[in-house]
Amino acid sequence: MGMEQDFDAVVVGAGFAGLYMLHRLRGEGYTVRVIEMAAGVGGTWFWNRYPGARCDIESMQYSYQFSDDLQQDWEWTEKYATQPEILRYAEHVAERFDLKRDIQFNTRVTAAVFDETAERWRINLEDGTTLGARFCIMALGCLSTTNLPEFNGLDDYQGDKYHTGEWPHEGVDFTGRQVGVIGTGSSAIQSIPIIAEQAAHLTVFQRTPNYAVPAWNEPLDPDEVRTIKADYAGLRKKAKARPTGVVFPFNEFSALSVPEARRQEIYQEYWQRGGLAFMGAFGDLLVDEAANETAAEFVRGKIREKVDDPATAELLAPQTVFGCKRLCVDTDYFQTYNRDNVSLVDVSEDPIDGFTATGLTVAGKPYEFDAAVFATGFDAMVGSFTRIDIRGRDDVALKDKWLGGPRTLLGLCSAGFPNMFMITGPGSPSVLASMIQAIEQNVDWIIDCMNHMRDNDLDVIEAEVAEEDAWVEHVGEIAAGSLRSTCSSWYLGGSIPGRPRVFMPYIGGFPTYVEKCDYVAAAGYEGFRLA
Ligand code: FAD
Ligand code: N01
Repeated sequence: MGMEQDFDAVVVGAGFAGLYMLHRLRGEGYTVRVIEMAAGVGGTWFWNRYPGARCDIESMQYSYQFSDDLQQDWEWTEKYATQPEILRYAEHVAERFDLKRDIQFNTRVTAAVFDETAERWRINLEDGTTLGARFCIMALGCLSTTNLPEFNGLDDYQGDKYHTGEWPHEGVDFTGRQVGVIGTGSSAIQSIPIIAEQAAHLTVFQRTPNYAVPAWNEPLDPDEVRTIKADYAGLRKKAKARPTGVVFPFNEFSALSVPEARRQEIYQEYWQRGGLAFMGAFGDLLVDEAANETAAEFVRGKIREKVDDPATAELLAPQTVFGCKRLCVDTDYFQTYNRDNVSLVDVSEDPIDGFTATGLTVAGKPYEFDAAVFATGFDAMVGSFTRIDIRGRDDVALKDKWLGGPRTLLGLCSAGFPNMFMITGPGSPSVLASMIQAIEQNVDWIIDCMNHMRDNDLDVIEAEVAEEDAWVEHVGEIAAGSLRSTCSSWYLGGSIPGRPRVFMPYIGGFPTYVEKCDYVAAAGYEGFRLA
């Protein structure tokens, strides 16, 4: 067959998922090669180097827990770690566990084909090499394929173009420049205040406004760090029991169960705490529309307080369900629109017509700038899969199977694609949970499964079609009951024109999902065919 090298497993991607997968596989005695198209480890944190990039899960929780020595030794410096600090952490992990020797960088996987006779995967690399492996493990990331909309005339534009998800390593100095930012999601909300400080003029093109809660970022308090480290396991255990996999204070009662004055007090208290924890103010914010509207109106009120010009404030105040699109966490985002050098252009009714040599036009009106920042997000959850020509039984292409939306069992496997695992694939909680925790849980499940196969002389595992259909239906049903299904967001493929509206992550909560995965394994991998 002319394979140049053969492994027990080939892992695609060297972000937090690929790194931990490699560490576990090696520890269990499997031969493995990781293929990564970037020049280094870190995935998201390698690529997203835009100004202001940082996590919005508190650093003490946005980290691995598989090694107590690692979590005790590593010192985070801020409540929310910056991109450079998280990248340093990923590099530290790679060095500490000697991972790089099994990673091939600067190499894109172009195809993965299951050979039914040999029961092995053939994995084609961009450099023309083919690798063979019993298991093909996709650690591709949910937000790793950037979305650059097909704007008319984009090639004619003579200025510099940047996408937040592919930011130049040397950074960009916008001092004295005219800048246009397209998009107002999390990446835009983090970068706009910093770009505005540098630019001569910044024009933001907004299609849909977003809710944001202040980060109140600050240096970590050494006493708090000591307290957490004294019982890190306790914190992790509490996090695992929460639907989002993150510990923050929360109320279980309804927003409508308390009088208006008390409700406002509680919102104010959670606002002062800041960040995603604001969602914990009441127990029914994502299930009851009237309750949700009270939170939405509270946050709109804050936007009106912060933005001096009432017309701009109204444009910035979302009318959608609060938390329907992923909630953003900001530092001085709304106040930025009070600056003389910042203007906001609404493109919700009249979309961007297209680009010209010197900028773009909206409803025929020209806007000029010499640097364009595309904060237009990602082809989330499926884009990195469909860009690889993945073929399973009977030469069926995964991208064809997923035309109507991704189909998986537990987000871990897809029927017809034997011995292919996905880490935080669509149909798993992934982006609705704290991701590193979700990654570790998926990786540990995969390793247990591979060990079970090795111990029982089993060569092939494959999701059963009926079980997969049932899981896909279940994922869709519970999503339909959540207010998160009521708007267009990347959870539903909303950023990509023509995509079917299918809610991709599992919204039933991290603990419920873990329980289901554990049950399946304990029942001898119920729902999977093992041969
Ligand atoms: P990634 O880090 O995306 O890594 C996937 C890797 O696969 C990439 O390096 C990519 O180059 C590689 N790859 C993909 N296709 C191929 C191919 N064909 N060939 C070779 N290599 C390939 N999550 C949180 O929980 N909390 C946060 O605060 C948070 N903040 C975020 C901020 C930003 C700006 C973004 C974009 C995401 C954020 N996330 C956050 C989600 C974040 O993606 C995850 O937390 C986590 O880093 C994902 O790790 P991963 O290894 O699964 O995927
Ligand atoms: O991407 P997005 P992102 N014309 O998809 C607009 C994580 N993250 O990179 O909403 C005009 O949210 C689009 O408009 P609309 C986090 O999970 C975390 O910002 O589709 N506009 C939207 O405003 C996050 O949710 C952090 O109407 C167009 C924007 O581009 C996820 O990554 C930081 C357009 C895209 O927003 C993605 O965030 C950053 C068009 N043709 C990212 N096409 C943290 O803070 C798209 N848009 C931790």
